[in-house]
Amino acid sequence: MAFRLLPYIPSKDELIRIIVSKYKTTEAPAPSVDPGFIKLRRLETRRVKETSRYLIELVRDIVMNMPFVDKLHPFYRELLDLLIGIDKYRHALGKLAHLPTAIRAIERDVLFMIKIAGSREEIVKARRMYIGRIIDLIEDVAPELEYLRDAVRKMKKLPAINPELYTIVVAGMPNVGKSSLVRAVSSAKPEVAEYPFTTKEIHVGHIRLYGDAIVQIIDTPGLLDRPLSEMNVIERQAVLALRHLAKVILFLIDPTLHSGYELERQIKLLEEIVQNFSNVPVIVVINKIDIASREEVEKAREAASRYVREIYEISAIDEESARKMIMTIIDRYIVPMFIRALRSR
Ligand SMILES: Nc1nc2c(ncn2[C@@H]2O[C@H](COP(=O)(O)OP(=O)(O)O)[C@@H](O)[C@H]2O)c(=O)[nH]1
Ligand SMILES: [Mg+2]
Repeated sequence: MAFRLLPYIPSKDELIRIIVSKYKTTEAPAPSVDPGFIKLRRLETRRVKETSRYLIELVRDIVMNMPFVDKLHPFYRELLDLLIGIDKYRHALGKLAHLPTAIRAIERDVLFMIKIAGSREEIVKARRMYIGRIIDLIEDVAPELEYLRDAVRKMKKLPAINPELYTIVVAGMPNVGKSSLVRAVSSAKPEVAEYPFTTKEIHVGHIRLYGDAIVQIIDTPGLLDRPLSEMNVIERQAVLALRHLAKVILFLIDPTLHSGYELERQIKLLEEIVQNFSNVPVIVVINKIDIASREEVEKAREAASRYVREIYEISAIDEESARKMIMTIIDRYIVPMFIRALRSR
């Protein structure tokens, strides 16, 4: 993921320490027999140039290696906006991007002072001025540095979901069988990922198709397992960012009372999801048919059919029925997208 390789951003104090030490440890160009004053002038000139170059490179490295928000996948852009505010992010990077110009201006002034200095004292004065102005410059961007350090910390925690893969999102109240389904249909052990604004970890499974094709399936504890109407604005937006990812949403219903949630509550959540994810097809999966009565299944089917057209019946603990259903859904919804994508290449 783009968010794993982020530049290290020093704090204001760290940066000042780095720069002062860089200045002090820069040595004279070459041993010379010049008299003291000329030697000092050569040394200070070199120190100013080297330190400026070093700081410019350091700043440029940060600016160039932070994620370019316009290039981010909308899923990540939306989450990032909620986490750190994209306008603020742009502003902070913009401010850093202006530093090289300011550094060069200081360098120019100080080199001139050194050039015309007539005494040791004047050179020392130029040095003090250089260090002082550079420190002021760093102090001036201290809030931006702090903000970007925090932004990097948050970016590193963004979920490891590949937004380029076709994705199936599994929704439904707790205990209806979401994790069982993801486990039954995905090849390896699902990956665990953090998701902003939830305390629970989400699980990302992979379904291997023909060739290199992979479909991603996401289990959503803490996200699509509770009423959206009970979330705060930010949580809701974080959940809705999934619309950029999901090609299909599978909504699981437990028609028995084993999950502890009445059918009505489950249907209410279904309704919310259908309304909020209007651009994503929602498919209902009635689970646990191994223990449900025919009557329970029919009741669930009837209630769900008010909101969706497609309804499957499975038992997630019977891997074969789960896999068969997933492949049918992939064939119907995802394979046509693959083919379209191949054609438009
Ligand atoms: N009998 C039966 N139990 C199931 C089925 N699917 C899930 N369960 C059980 O229901 C409980 C909750 O399942 P889980 O996958 O953790 O639900 P989640 O909270 O939606 O992820 C577990 O004890 C599962 O073993 C099913 O099809 N039949
Ligand atoms: Mg679960």
